[in-house]
Amino acid sequence: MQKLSSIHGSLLGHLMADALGSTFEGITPEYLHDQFAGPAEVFERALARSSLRYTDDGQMLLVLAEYLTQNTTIDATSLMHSFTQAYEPWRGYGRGARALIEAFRDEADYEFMAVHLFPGGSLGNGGAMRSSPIGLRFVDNFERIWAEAKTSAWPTHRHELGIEGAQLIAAATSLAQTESSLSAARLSELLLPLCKTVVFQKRLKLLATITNADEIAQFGNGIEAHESVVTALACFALFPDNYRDAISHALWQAGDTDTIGAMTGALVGARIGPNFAQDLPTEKLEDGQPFLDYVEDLANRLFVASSSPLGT
Ligand code: F2R
Ligand code: MG
Ligand code: MG
Repeated sequence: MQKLSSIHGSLLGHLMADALGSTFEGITPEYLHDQFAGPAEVFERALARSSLRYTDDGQMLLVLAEYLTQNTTIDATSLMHSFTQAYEPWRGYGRGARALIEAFRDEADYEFMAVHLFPGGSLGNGGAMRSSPIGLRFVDNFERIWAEAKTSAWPTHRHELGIEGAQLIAAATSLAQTESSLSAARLSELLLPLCKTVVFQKRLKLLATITNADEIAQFGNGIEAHESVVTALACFALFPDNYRDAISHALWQAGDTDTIGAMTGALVGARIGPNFAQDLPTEKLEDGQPFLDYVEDLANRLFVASSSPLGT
């Protein structure tokens, strides 16, 4: 039975970690590890910021979650319309996503660009960074999750790695809510049979072998889906019930810290609910209480949508 607290925890876990992680996005591990003594210190530094804003990760997450409160299935064109309406470029979008949203908005040759902007389409992690609401909405229905996650990535990500990254995060979000005991080996065992690309299969096999946080770095810290999705899965699998530890280690990877943090936060939050936030300064997120109330209301509406027979 799905819980409202999982949906609320996942949305809040993503948004908070995205905002915290944006403090260090693009920094090299060498620089970060030279400046700070360890993951806990990096986390504290991010918490000390006077205000916390979500980035493109959070903006696209909110659009998709809202979309799923109003639609029983995803249509790629209407979802792109919703992304375009919400678009605030100052949130810091990937250059491909930015070009595509602006082409769609300006009625330029969007469809041609989606296929040809990068070889084979985009393999960035932009599809994965927003796909967790699909695992909340269609919990436990893996066939549906896999299909809807592909459609949710399609407006901006046509490469098989960009798509499979989105599918893996959506499926892991479902597992975060339903699996009583989670480890790196168990997460790998459950996700591997769903996976079609050799690149992700290899990384998931490696995920099965890890037992400590020093092994996370081998999964990468880049903006590409295959260089960040399994990294977030590893942070989650090593600390599935501890938001602070999971996000501290996500940020410690350096590189794409907002996105690795956001994906990790969505997973841990789906598992433990929103109480992780009790000792965190959530009042600094956006405009504080009004935004927190909005996120709670969105979680309620997504819960109602996922409880409806039409939604399954
Ligand atoms: N873009 C950023 N951060 C940098 C700017 C932040 C700064 N604060 C600012 O305000 O300017 N972060 C966000 O982008 C990532 C998600 O990107 P997305 O949506 O996947 O975009 P894109 O452009 O499609 O892909 C990202 C890059 O990956 C490379 N790439 C994609 N496909 C490729 C292919 N087929 N072959 C080779 N390279 C490919 C390109 O460099 C793309 O630009 C998140 O980190 C989010 O936080
Ligand atoms: Mg971002
Ligand atoms: Mg990022």
